[in-house]
Amino acid sequence: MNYLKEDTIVALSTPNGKSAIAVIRLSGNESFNIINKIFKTNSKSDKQVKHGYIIDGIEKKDEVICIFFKSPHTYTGEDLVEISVHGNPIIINEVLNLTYKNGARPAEPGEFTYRAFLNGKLDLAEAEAVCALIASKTETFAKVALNNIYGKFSLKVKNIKNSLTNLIAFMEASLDHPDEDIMFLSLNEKLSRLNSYIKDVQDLLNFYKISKILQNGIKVAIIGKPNTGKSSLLNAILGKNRAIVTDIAGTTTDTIEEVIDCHGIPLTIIDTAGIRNHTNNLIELLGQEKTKEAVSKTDILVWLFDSSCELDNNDVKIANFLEKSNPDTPIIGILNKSDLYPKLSFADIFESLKLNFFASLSLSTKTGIGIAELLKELCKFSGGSDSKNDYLMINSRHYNLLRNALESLIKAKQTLSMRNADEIACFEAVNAQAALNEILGVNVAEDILDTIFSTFCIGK
Ligand SMILES: Nc1nc2c(ncn2[C@@H]2O[C@H](COP(=O)(O)OP(=O)(O)OP(=O)(O)O)[C@@H](O)[C@H]2O)c(=O)[nH]1
Ligand SMILES: [Mg+2]
Repeated sequence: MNYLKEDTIVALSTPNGKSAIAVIRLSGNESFNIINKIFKTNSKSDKQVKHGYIIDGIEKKDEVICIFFKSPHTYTGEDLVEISVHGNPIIINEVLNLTYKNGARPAEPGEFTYRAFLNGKLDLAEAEAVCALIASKTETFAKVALNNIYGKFSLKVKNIKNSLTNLIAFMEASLDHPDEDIMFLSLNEKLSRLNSYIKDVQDLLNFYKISKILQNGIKVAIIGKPNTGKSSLLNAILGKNRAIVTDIAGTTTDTIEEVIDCHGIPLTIIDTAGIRNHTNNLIELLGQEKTKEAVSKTDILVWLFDSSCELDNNDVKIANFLEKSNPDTPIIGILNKSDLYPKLSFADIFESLKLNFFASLSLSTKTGIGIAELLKELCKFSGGSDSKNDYLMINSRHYNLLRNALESLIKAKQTLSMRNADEIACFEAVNAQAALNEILGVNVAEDILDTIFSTFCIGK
């Protein structure tokens, strides 16, 4: 990647296409000089926001607003200019070309944030959160990413690291000057400090699962024999008629996917073709194959039963199929059509099909009773809670480094209690310190930085 720090870089920071306004951003030592060559203004020279025209020689190209940010108090830490132009791709290209002609070069993906990182404006975990915020699919995950940008996660890592650094200093002093009259920590004190760091790292690791789910969501397939109300349930959850509903068994012949925001968790809901024993309709048979494929890719299944009918061979067929192909996928059992006279209970289902459900509830897609409870169960399964504001974003890089830190801290603790093993304990503590530092971006290899920043969009 062409991350040369001396160049002045430029990029469109808003989406390409037509819009009321588009923002072009320049950063680097030459930003102000380049703008002065292509921007004519009557605003006072000490103004930070100036109105004027982008010019090519004497020809006006667009009427714009330029905002001048003087280093070091800027996003990148460098001189930075934002030009608000009219959002037309032709104008945008003309302005970009003018900046190139006068010495700027196109920014690489994430290069503005990379410079912010190099100039100490953000640590690496905070920079990664900028990318996550832009990519977030739900309001909750956007809040979580913002928590990280504000430094909530970094602060926790820094606190553990600083305390550990203090402990290492004591350990090294006692190794270097064993006979001198300096203050040493008792073995108990060292162990208790290590225990508290281990707990702090474990607390951070616990955010990983929910963080992944908040970002990527979970997949839920609605299954059951024909006519149990699967498509009706999808429609009821979405609040619109997405799937065709009829009283003809075998109405749905393809899988239908929709994503909803369920208490902050992106939930991909898949309506499937009902599975039944005897059908000679080729399309329905193909649909049933797609159902089986969808089932194999979901995190949890919602199995619908029609409470107004007794069980039959089709239910047994589904139970056998799940037992063989997906024995570990959790199932929420639903007795649908609770508005009708009941002929089936969960006791009947458990007795005949010998199933274990993650949760079981009655519902009516017709009246809507039970839908909110189902969504709550799905949220519970995902590990979501009501204290959404306290979540932190832990990505797989953080997770692996936290695991390394944890392992080293545990080893340090184990070796400390052994005779003459202080040196090894200290070595392990230093390893843990290095892993925590790497989360924040200290001593991170160039190729790792390249990989992280290349996932950013251009202009960020
Ligand atoms: N009374 C009542 N009828 C329902 C309820 N849910 C669905 N139905 C009716 O049951 C019939 C089948 O509904 P669908 O949603 O098409 O069932 P499905 O499981 O998707 O059926 P296939 O696509 O054939 O597998 C329709 O006539 C619905 O109106 C309910 O809660 N109460
Ligand atoms: Mg259907």
